[in-house]
Amino acid sequence: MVDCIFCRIVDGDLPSRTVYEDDSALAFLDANPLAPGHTLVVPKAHHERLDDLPDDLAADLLAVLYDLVPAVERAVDADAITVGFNDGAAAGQEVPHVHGHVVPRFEGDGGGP
Ligand code: DGP
Repeated sequence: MVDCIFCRIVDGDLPSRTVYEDDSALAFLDANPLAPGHTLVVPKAHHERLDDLPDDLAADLLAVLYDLVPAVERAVDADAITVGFNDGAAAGQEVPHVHGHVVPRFEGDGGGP
């Protein structure tokens, strides 16, 4: 059993602000947001890297993103969304549980990967 922050959020042992939940995935607000509405989406099962994800969970995650991206954009009246996965420590992955960032973007915000 790994000690994983996102597993603890999935299990309800740590608080989070849930944006979306289904049988296999959870989306919640990032505790250190790059922009208002910055949301993380995770598979509920613990997998560290994208390549570790079984095909069905990868497909579920993409399906959630497909709906989540426009919903977040509307919710904070953003102009666009950046979706990103830091996949591996050298890419900046700090939490070793697969997670996608859904970052609202605004004209002229100067941000981006
Ligand atoms: P990454 O660097 O890609 O591993 O991003 C990890 C993100 O997770 C980072 O933006 C901050 C967020 N985060 C870390 N710990 C917590 C937590 O306990 N709760 C929430 N909601 N977000 C967290």
